[in-house]
Amino acid sequence: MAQEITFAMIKPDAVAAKNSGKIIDIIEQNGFNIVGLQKINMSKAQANQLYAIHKERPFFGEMVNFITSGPVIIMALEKENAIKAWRDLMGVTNPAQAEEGTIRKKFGKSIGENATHGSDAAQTAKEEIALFFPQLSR
Ligand code: 3AN
Repeated sequence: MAQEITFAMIKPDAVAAKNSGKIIDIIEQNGFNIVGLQKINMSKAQANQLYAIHKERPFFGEMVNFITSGPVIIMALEKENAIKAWRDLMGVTNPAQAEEGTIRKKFGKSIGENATHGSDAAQTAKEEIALFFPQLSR
């Protein structure tokens, strides 16, 4: 199985709660290679692009406001089957429904403030890496 790269982010809620180090430790303990990492304040333009597919959803404005409300840690994670592996490690969107041992179960507060983000498919991973880590995109 080929190595794959996915886009991951520690969202403002988890950064503010000082959970970044714990989350990064879990990522490394689960065999991901962190090939890119940066702490940034996401611009509204970047947030609009990242969440473009959710534009029609009623909570779109709320999402953009939240993700730009404080610093985030963006990462490019490499592993075999990285996209699925990272989504499995995060758990489902709603922390209340996430399985024991997942990051969202441990650190998520609500469906919107759910600690982390991860690309959901090969095409989105490609686009999100191109948006935030252009030097890694091919
Ligand atoms: P995932 O992040 O697990 O791929 P999606 O694609 O359903 O989940 O949701 C995309 C984004 O929308 C996530 N960042 C999530 O926090 C946010 N979101 C989903 N549902 C709601 C909601 N009802 N209210 C606020 N934000 C939401």
